[in-house]
Amino acid sequence: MDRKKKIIKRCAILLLILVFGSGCGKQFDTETEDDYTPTDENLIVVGVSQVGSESVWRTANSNSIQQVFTKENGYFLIFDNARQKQENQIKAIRSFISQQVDYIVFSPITEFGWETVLQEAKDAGIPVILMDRQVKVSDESLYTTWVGSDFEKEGELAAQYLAELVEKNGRTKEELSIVVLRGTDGSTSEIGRSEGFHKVAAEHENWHIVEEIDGEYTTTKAKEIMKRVLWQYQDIDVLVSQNDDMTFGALEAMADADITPGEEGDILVISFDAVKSALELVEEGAISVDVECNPEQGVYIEEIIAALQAGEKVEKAYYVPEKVFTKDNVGRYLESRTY
Ligand code: GYE
Repeated sequence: MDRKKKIIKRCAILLLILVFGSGCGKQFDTETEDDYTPTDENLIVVGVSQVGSESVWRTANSNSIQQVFTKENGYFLIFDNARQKQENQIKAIRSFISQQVDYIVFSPITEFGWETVLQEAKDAGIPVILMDRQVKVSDESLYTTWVGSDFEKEGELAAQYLAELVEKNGRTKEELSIVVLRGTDGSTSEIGRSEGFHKVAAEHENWHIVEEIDGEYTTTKAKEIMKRVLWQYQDIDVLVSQNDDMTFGALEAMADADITPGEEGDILVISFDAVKSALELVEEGAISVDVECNPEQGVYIEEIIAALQAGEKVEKAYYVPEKVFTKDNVGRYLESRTY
């Protein structure tokens, strides 16, 4: 970009920050205009539209972005929290486009409905990097790349570990009633985890999924659902909860109903994410399996941007590394968990 264009762009950013950042309307969560001086002219401007702050995982994901896109590293970050609304994400992306940011990073709440706004970004020549979740678009050139987890594999792993647990407890001949608390309906993580789990569950004739309900990835919603489910069914054997926050809510509902979790208890609990407070429950035996979902994606996204800046070609998808935690291995990782 030539110098004149850069200066115009910086002025536009300043103006927008002054307008949006001053009381009414949308607020940017990080930098202010005071941080933005003409000497920052060479900073790479990255607009990030985050889904929300619905879970511990999400907060860790946002932190990983904020830790890496710093001025010291040569970036100016504009971070927007969409508070779980697609319309807010579309608004944020449009404001990034009008500010002529250098890159747009965003975690789409669900997979559909992005075609128009992504076309606008493409027309403006701004590369889009998808973080965590994906989009369904007919033209894949509408985004540059995606960084996230293999959600289908996570779902399969949850089911495979459940099968091992059932075997270990000598329950392979038993009819098992399973309740699945699903994450936000239509989000990539929900779709993948559900598909992966179903695939393996179909191989077990004695596994019966009695209900699958959208718990929106939140503790409050999951607690409310679990309370009703426990009242409705007296014989639940397994709870599969697609994130730790929902697991916390479900465990609260179980405690209120005097129902105990774990191999020694009434209901086996399988969870996803593996945040520190959930790993503590794995150690205690309340959660039997926690399939890790790695939120620390900022560093990978930064590497991609550095590569793009250097004119290098990047892959269309990058998978972050992940593990599965059970009582057998959790002790080794608990101490060093930062989120
Ligand atoms: O598991 C959940 C979060 O899409 C992987 O979203 C993400 C999920 C994560 O709110 O805790």
